[in-house]
Amino acid sequence: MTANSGIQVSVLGLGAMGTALAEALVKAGHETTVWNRTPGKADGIVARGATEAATAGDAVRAAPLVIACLLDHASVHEVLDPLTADLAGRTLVNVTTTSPAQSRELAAWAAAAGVAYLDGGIMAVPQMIGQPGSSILYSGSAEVFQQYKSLLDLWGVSTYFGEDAGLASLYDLALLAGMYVMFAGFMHGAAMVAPAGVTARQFAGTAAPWLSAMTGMLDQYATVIDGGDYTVEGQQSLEFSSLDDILAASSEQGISTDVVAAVQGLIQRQIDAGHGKEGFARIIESLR
Ligand code: FVH
Repeated sequence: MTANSGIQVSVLGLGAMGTALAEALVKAGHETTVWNRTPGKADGIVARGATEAATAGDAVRAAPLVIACLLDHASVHEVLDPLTADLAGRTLVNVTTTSPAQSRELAAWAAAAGVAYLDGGIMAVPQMIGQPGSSILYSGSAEVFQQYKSLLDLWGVSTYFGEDAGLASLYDLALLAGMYVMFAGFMHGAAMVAPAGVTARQFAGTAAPWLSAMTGMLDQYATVIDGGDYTVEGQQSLEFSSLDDILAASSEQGISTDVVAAVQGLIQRQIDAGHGKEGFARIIESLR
C-alpha cells in the first residue's frame, strides 16, 4: 500500500487502455472494481486483486469515484444514461476520447445529474501508463482534480487546464494534429530518399535529431504569433521560405507532393495578400 492507496474506485471499460489504468490502480493498492460490457476481460486483473462487477450499475454503486474508459462519446452515454440516479453525488472522470463539444456536453449532463465531472485526454499508449513519458490532460472540476490528483498521477504526469471541460480534449487533439503533420513530414522525406536507396531507418537516424533540434523554433514562433507582429527583424521571410525546390526535388524523385504542397499553399496565400516580406509564422493567418 502506498500513502495514497485505499481509495474506492470503479473502472468502466476494460479495453487496452481501461485495463492499463485499472492495473495501475490495483498495483497502488486502491480498492478497484472493474466492469466490461463483454465478459471475460476481467479475469487477469481480478487475479491481481480487483473485483469484477456484474453490471455497470453495480460498478458505479461500488465506489464514490468512477472512471469511464470506453470507446467513444456514444458508448459513454449508452452505459451511463440509465445510471444517472446511481451516479448522483459521485465523481466521474471520463478519459474516453471525445471532441471538445462532446466533453462540454458530458460536463453539462453530469452537472444536471448532480455528478462532479473531470474530463481527461490521455497522451500515452497503454504500455506507457505509469511509465515515464505518460501524460494525461484534464479539465473540468478543479475540486475533483485536486482531490484525486495523487491517484491520477499513478497513470502519468497530470496537467489541469481549467474549468472548461472541453479544454483537455482540445489540447489533446491539437497536440495530435501537430504530431500527425510532423509524422507526415517524416514520411515525405523518407519517400523522397527511398529511390536513392536510402532506407527509412537510415533516414530516421538523421531526421530524428534534426526534427528534435527544430522544436527549439516553437518558442520563437509563439512569441511572434502572440505579439501579432510578423515584421519583427531576424525572422525568415515568407518569400525566402518558398518550398519550390522541395516540390521540384519531390517530383524528380517521382513521389507525391501532397504534404509539401499543402504547406506551400499556406505560404503562397500570405505572399499573394502582400505579406511576402513578413516572417514564416504568418502562415497561421492562412489557417485562421
Ligand atoms: N489505446 C490507445 O493507445 C489510445 C491512447 C489515447 C486514448 N485512447 C482512448 O481511450 C479510450 C479507450 O481505448 P482502448 O484502447 O481501451 O479501446 P479498446 O481496446 O477498443 O476498448 C474499448 C472499450 O470500450 C468498450 N465499449 C465499446 N462500445 C461500448 C458500448 N457501446 N457499451 C459499453 N462498452 C463499450 C469495449 O467493451 P467490449 O467491446 O470489450 O465489450 C472496451 O472495453 C478510447 O476513447 C480511445 O480513443 C486510447
